[in-house]
Amino acid sequence: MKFGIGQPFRRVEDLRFITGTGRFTDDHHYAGETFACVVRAPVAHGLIRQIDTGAARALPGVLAVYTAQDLAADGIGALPVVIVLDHAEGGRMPLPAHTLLAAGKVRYLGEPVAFVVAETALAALEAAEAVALDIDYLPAVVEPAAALADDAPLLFAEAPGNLALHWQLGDLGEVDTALAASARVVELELVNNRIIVASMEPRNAIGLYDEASGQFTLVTGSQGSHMIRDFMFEGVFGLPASRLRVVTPDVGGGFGMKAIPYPEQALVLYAARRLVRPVRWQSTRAEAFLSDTQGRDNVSRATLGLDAQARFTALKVETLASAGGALSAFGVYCPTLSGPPMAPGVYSIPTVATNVRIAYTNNAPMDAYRGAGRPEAAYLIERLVDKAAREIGLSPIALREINMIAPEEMPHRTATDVVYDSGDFAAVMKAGLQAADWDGFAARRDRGDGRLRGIGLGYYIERTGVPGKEGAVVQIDADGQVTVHVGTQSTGQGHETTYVQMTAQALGIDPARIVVKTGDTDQPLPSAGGTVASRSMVHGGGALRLATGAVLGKASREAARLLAVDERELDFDAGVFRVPGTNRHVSLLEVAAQAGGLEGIGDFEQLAGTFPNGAHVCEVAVDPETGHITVERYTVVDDFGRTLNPLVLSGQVHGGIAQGIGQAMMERTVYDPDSGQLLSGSFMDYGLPRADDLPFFDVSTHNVPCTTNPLGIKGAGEAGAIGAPPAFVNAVMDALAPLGIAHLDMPLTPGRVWQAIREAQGGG
Ligand code: SMO
Repeated sequence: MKFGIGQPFRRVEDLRFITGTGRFTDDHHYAGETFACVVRAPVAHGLIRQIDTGAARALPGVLAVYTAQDLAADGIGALPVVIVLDHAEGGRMPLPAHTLLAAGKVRYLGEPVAFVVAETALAALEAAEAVALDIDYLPAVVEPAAALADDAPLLFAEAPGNLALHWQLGDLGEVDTALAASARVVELELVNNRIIVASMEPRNAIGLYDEASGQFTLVTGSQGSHMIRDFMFEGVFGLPASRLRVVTPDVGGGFGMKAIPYPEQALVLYAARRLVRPVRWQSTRAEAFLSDTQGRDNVSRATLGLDAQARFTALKVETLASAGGALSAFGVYCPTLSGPPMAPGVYSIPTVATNVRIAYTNNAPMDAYRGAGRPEAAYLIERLVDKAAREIGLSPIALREINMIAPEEMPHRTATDVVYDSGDFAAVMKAGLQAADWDGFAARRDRGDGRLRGIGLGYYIERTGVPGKEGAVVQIDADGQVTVHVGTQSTGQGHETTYVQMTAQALGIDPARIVVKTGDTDQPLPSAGGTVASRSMVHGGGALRLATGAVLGKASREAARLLAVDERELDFDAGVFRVPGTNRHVSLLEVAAQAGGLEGIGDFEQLAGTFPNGAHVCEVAVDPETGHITVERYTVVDDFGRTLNPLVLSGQVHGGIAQGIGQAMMERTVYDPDSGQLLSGSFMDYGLPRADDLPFFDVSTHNVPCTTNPLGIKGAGEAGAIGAPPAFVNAVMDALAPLGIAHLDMPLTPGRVWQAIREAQGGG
């Protein structure tokens, strides 16, 4: 079947995207609509003395200017915190209210302070500029280590010492004992740099309110309409979730950042109810730099113990992480529940412990970014293993071979209590090395052009398929149209194609008849969890499999009745029910027509994680005169369990690699340490990778079926961004090793590399 599972079926949504006929939130217009503009904090930390909205309100076309006082008077609640954990020493982490608009204090540059609504976008912008803020500046702190220091300015009275959470995994004493008994220990301190998310389409929200029914509608770019409704609405408005419909049309990139409810989504609904008119808000790119949640931003010190045979004995990780200036919905998830359990990577390490301190800092709130904690874990262990190999004089491959968990040890429970169900890491690594011609690199290293070349391997493993429910509904109309409802939302991953492919294959129906519907809480779904943690194919695919099975079950009973045979006598193939040995048959579409339509519901629950893993091999050339790095070759062999569409899959991996190399080579959010002003507030001063910064990628798979879900799939959406940073940095460190440079922190910008080379050469 040319469109069946495993075939490189072309993306059906691309025609509309590349011809400019996609329909994003901002393409939706409503009669009587109004325009909102957010007044944002001009300083990173300050006491609000007064917000004078009088002049703004008096401007022509201005309908309203709301502040925290208005919200409080109307009983509007704070944004939700979904991940709430206990401190290591007991007691719940503090939960300072994340109000929609700053109340009393501002704590990060760009924090929403007032919300202006006007007849036109220009009138709203002009009025926003006329809102007079009287703010007493306070000293700001933007780095977690500085925020946890004794004399640091305090952000929240509820969080003494700016400590958002102190969290531990494993037994630190046990690890210290094991390290002390080890033949050797290797230490590494590294920075996982704070980065922006840079979705192509900035955030947006349109609020609608129907006065007669009291029903709200929110149109917004998100990673799942149900998530936004369920997490945000009741806590903020004190009304049941059923009073809100959330619609998410086409979305231009989410990467974790759009999984989160934001103040603006609630503010447009609030304003729509007060004004009884549609209220629309579209973030500018400048606002995105200030107010989208950002990613990573932690500093870790790690110690790895080895015995005399170079087998790993223990791993200790101490991490300082930033929460930013407000607690985001999943704000503490990445450096706790998500990253640390994956600290051992693909290696057998008997004892592992992590100690994490998360600090409030005067900068943008932190949350999930493509991989959400697993990239940090993979970067740490893969840099540490490379450094260990160099220190003990083994090849990085040999040291990995000694310590990799073997396929016959599956399922393997790590010291961090994660159960890897499947994987053949050594075989995938070997396939990766072969595809990259690792052994041939020696001949490529010196090309007589004065450049320093290096090769690096990053072997990542990550956890996707976080346990949870997902629904799907398949409807075959009497006229032969097939509608598939799913609860995960594409933000560019090609769901319309992949879900069409799966449905076409299961039902034997022409893909042109199949329409995929997503992103609407009014869909008839039993449950919907949205697109996070690379879960769409595992969860959504699992649900769709049940839904197509249910539809076929109904159809088969109906076909048996129509053909006057026992159901067990029927064969189903290529969309047709047949009675074997006869010419009696009826197609699925005919059955649906006879039955006046058919519907199948899939209510799927994924009970355990899935563990995509793979080998990224990167080759770089460093120009010692300028510090500029060229990525010359890039090869990946992944284990994704099972491939549904190799074309869509490699697109996912390509984008992930670009984001991973971006973080490792050029991206960094920079705040001035004293004032908390953002120094990298536009693409003129924030380095996002472009196509000509990257080579062609050689991407393939060596799949080992996953055993924790019926399709055998391991989620693939985040993988590229997880494997790329260690592969890239290991390659650069290989290039710089002859100069005695053992470690540099991301991003490896020309300036940073040039300076390190100068210092290594004694040039200072
Ligand atoms: S960073 Mo993802 O949306 O779990």
